[in-house]
Amino acid sequence: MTLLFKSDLERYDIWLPALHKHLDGREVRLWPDVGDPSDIKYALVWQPPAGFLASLPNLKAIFSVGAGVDHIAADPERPLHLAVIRMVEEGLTAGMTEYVVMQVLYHHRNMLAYRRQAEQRIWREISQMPAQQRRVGILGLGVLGQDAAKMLVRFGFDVAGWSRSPKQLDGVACYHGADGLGEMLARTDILVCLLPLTPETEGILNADLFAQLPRGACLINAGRGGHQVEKDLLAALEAGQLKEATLDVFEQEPLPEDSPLWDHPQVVMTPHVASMTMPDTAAKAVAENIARIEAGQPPLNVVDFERGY
Ligand code: NDP
Ligand code: OXD
Repeated sequence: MTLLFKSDLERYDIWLPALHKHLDGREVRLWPDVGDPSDIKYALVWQPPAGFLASLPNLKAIFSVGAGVDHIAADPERPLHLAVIRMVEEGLTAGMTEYVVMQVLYHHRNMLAYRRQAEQRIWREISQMPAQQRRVGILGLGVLGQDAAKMLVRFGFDVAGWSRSPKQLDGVACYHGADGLGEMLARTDILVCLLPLTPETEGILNADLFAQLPRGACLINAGRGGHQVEKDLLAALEAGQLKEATLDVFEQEPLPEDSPLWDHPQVVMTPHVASMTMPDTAAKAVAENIARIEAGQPPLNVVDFERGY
């Protein structure tokens, strides 16, 4: 069994030992050194070039290095008969929960306003509401959304979440479907996007959605840049409909040099690093799924491309 790994080249030196450790002596090849393509049984990839997966004739399954699989769906030549398995691993989940909690606290505790005050040497207290009165709404109650929601509940926030199908989660007000979205938005001071990018969710963070939030709400987008309509976002910030935003993802990545989002006074930006797949725990998850496939069992976390995620 040979596994082909393709990710950011600079991360190969930490991935390779992790893959060797968990794949039990099986061969690992690093893209672009594919060797004989017919040897490759599994591909673990991030942003594979279009047509690359189709060039591996004996491929049995495709593993995504990331939780999102839009980078694989974007390949028009992707072999449609093969299972695509999204990344679910504890390191990636923990990293996202850290990021979401950090950013919710940042907005909740008025840190952007204090940063602006400090730039002007202003020593002034801003009134603070307790977490119990701060309503956080999470778009996407999947692996990442649920974990973040649980931690925010522990901090005492008034937490709600929205998904496609109905959910029940301790301490979280759960909404679903088109009707549920408006209800959740109306009770949300800090909106967190942890959705997958699909035809249904593309452009969801737009003027119409912002208008359904209470005036002065904050947005945290750690999903995908394709979720946000940046001109609507800038207009909502300008108009005060949105007070502040944290953006980890952008319509175009890397963010173009001339984007006003780089140094917008109401925006916290990070370069698509809200969470990162952690090689050791991820390689373990991949190895376990390969063992299931080799034992004739169905793999876990297979993408349903009918739903788009
Ligand atoms: P999951 O598939 O576990 O969860 C997706 C959630 O979104 C589910 O609750 C699902 O509903 C909901 N959803 C999907 N489509 C719709 C819709 N049309 N309407 C309402 N709800 C919908 O994904 P993960 O939690 O593992 O990951 C979520 C996303 O986070 C990834 O796809 C990726 O885009 C992003 N991500 C970003 C990272 C970063 O560094 N910025 C890092 C990792 C992930 P249901 O439960 O009913 O299926
Ligand atoms: C992911 C990402 O999808 O890092 O995992 O964006």
